[in-house]
Amino acid sequence: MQKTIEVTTEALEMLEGLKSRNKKIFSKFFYDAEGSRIFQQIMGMPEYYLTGCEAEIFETYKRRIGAMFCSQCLSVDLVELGAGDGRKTRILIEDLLSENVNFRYIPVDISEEAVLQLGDAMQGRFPNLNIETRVGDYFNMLEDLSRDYPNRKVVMFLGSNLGNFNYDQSITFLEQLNAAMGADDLLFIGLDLKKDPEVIRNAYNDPHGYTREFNLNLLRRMNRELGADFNPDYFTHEPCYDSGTGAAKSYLVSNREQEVYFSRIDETISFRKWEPIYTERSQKYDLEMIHSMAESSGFKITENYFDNRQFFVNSLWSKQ
Ligand code: AVI
Repeated sequence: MQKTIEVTTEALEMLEGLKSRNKKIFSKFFYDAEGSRIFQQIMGMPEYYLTGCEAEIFETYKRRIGAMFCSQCLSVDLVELGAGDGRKTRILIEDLLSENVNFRYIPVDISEEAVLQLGDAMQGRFPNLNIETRVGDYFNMLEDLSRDYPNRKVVMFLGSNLGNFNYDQSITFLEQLNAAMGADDLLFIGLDLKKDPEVIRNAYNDPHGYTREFNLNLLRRMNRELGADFNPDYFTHEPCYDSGTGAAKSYLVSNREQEVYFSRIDETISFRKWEPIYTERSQKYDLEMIHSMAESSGFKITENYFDNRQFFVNSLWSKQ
């Protein structure tokens, strides 16, 4: 008897983008267990300066930031959206614990494996930490946020994760976040700034090939989950950066005319030679743009924290 392997709605959603006229794969699909593992390699390489810059900001301003999170409040819930491996957040957590701040840490991530690993690692490192892990995407988290959290919430959205949305999507997301937050809650957001284009290009076209593997993992994921027969060698990783708009974008370009068969759903998708699949946007910001995003989504900027080179900003927002 033939064994049927269940095809998830998520996997089917991946295929939807490939059926549209301008082929795309939504960037949330990067983060299966393998993609989350490769992303950790990306964060560990020097070319991907974002991680180091944010860690530098936390090291430099941790006491100031911690005091802003909770100076007079009785207790605070730190909700981290897209927590990944939490390597930078550790710096803030350590500070809050050493200051005896009463807080709960609630990391949320779309990858169950990543968030469980994070929970174990954090609890192992900080046995007294009150931690509650959650699996989910940002949008279903927003509903939980408005329901389940009676304490002051500080929503952390770090690592320039917002940059994976375009401007309109960012405003919609921030507005939804705003609506889910109480009057006293805060949003702590990490955003990558415009800089020498060469620095940005090296971060997304790294010499180790990790970013290429991260991009190609989308095809391998479809092979695993949809029984597709993508040959990754038949697609070229194409990162590009436009300093005019501040958008770094990634594509997978079909380097030949080809057909890909998805055996689990018995469908075929055709690719023309040099037809691109749009896979990711990583927006780079200037302060004007950050101001306008905060303003248009019902927030005001309380404080900005920069690294030494002004490559990155962590911005603390409250409701208008
Ligand atoms: C998670 N996100 C903010 C990363 C970025 O920079 O857009 C994902 C990434 N893609 C390639 N390298 C890193």
